[in-house]
Amino acid sequence: MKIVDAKVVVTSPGRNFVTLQLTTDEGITGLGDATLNGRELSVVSYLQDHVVPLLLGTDAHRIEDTWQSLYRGAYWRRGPVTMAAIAAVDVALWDIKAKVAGLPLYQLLGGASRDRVRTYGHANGASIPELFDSVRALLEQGYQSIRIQTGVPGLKAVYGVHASGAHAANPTRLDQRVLPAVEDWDTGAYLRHIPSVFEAVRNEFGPDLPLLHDAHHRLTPIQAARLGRSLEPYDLFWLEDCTPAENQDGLRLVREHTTTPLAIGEVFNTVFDYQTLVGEQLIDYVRSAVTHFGGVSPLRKLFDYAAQHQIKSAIHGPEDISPVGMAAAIHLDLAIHNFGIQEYSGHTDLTNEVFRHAYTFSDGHLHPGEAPGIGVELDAELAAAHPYQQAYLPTNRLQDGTVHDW
Ligand code: EZ4
Ligand code: CO
Repeated sequence: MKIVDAKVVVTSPGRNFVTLQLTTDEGITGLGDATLNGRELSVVSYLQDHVVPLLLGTDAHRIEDTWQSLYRGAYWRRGPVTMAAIAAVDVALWDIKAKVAGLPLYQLLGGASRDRVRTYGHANGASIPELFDSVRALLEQGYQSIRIQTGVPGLKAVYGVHASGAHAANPTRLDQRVLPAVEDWDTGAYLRHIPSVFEAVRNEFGPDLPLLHDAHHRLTPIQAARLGRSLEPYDLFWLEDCTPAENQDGLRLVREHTTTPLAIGEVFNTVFDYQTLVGEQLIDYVRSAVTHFGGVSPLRKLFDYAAQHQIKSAIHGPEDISPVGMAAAIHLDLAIHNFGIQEYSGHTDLTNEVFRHAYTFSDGHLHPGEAPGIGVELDAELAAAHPYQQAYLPTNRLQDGTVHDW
């Protein structure tokens, strides 16, 4: 079965998504997500200009061989652009293979290891009362685990709270250009404020509700150690991205000082980013997305490696992962033994129309559905009616104007 067509579809039903659609000589199509938030068109070019010409005429059944040839054959290894492009090919080929088998993808990954996939949702509020309202709204939607993000006194815009992300309500406009929104940051103010937020949430919602928090790469190891320790009384499910973890060695110091569980990896793109973290069991959850880690094939290998160290999965699932990437994640979640939790905020109605999907959400849990393949269909006409919009993720500056990690 040969690949005879490969299209890269860019659509923006509220935010940008990049999708690869492969077609075989038997007329079977497969979809893969290649969305890299804020740098989308680089992956479009990588696929269109450099990968598609290599795929045409190759055997659609040879998933591992195709993966290895794209990874090794480029000579220039790793990096988010390369690995997002390879991920799209990998997932599209798994989609095709599962459709040929007439089975939902999770069956080809070993079958279900559980009945449903536990998720967490995102609560946020500039103030504590706003945060409580947001938690209550999520509980009403059925969520059973909740990420807590709040404003910090003295700061105007903080990650996860005010409209932010590549489609922030307040990007700067200059001439025809859209420039990134600039948020502000003060680590001292944040470290002083956050424990009181979790104390308030525990007092309001009790001891049982699993609570998570994302520090979004902003702390040094010693600051992260202090935060982890100060949150111990509130029994977090995890503290996420406490430091910019490309400095893997820094996590040794964090780990020595706190029993708050740690989750890292949404910006990582190969197993090599995890060697110290997993090998020395410095974290508790690996957070990579199917879309940014080269696809289902390498992520499965990462989870097997993590399992040797009692580390669980927690696939990255923000709104900038398309329903195609989300579907692939849910099949993996259902199949692997060391599943931890799945991040899930859902998508807009329009996005769900562009990408009609078999996966369903109820009672805070996802199920991939029983459609053959990954279970997502792309409405090409609707996608075309919502063309690419220039957009950037925000940047971050300290109060004296110094650039800080966002
Ligand atoms: O900021 O995916 O845990 N989730 C996150 C995300 C990331 C975005 C960046 O594009 O940290 O919200
Ligand atoms: Co995160």
